[in-house]
Amino acid sequence: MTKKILIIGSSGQIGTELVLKLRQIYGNENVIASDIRKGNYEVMESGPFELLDVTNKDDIHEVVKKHNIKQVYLMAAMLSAIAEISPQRAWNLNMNSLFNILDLARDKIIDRIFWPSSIAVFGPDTPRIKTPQVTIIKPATVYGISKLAGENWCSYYSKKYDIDVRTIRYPGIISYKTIPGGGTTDYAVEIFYEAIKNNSYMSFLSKNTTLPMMYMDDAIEATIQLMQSDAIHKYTAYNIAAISFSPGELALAIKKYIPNFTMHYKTDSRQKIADSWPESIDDSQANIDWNWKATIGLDALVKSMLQGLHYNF
Ligand code: AKB
Repeated sequence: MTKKILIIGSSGQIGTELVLKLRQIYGNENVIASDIRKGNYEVMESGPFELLDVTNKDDIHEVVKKHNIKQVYLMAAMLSAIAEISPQRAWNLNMNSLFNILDLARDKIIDRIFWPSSIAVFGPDTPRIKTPQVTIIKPATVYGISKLAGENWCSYYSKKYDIDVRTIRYPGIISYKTIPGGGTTDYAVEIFYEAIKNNSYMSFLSKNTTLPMMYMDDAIEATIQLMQSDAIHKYTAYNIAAISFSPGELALAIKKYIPNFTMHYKTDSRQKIADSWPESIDDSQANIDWNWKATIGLDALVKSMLQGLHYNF
């Protein structure tokens, strides 16, 4: 019998596409979408959806019991830029949601968890180029602090209660089905909407701020590959990598398809966050442990974004 899967945060950028892909693999009825708000039409129409506040333990229990859930992907979180504005709310959401799910595994109600971390765990003291899996980890942001604490809690629960929890440190994710909200890497999504609509974009990061990025298809592939792997024996928050580029390089790549496109720069508080993050990531551990390798480069990403947003070129 197929084990039932619950996606929490199914109206968010990654949650949306994860639901759709997991439903293709495991069947619509076996993948339950849930969020505090309704989301993408395809998600709402193709299978079960529950309105759920992830900070409410009783509500989660009820949904898990009702659908006989065995795996949870906890995708709800407050991202880096917005977390700086509401640190306490970010901490409460990012941490309490995790405890609620870890406790379900500790009590043997569910048997596998996916919990996303981020390149935000790294800080200004971390080596910035090809940042290794194991290195100096001292985040400089509220979001990064919550992600690092989460990694440590996952590790603690996995050792102490012998639970199966799996984690990826996502780079900036680029996609067109649902817009991201509140992140520092969001410019790399917004730029496509503005390029198509207005032929220009005002970047809130400077021209040469290089960050690790990834197209959504690679991120979904990595997530599902890690969750399906039989080779994971010890909790590791895996680095994964695909491409690194700056706003200036992305603008050039877009110009190839929209020749009139112009880019302008006006940095804001998000610049400081970006400056504390790596430029590129070493993901060799993920490659060794579960064969991970990204496949989508910058040009393919740009083409796919423009096609996805119905731009004719
Ligand atoms: C953000 O910008 O906050 C996120 C992330 C890198 O985790 N996209």
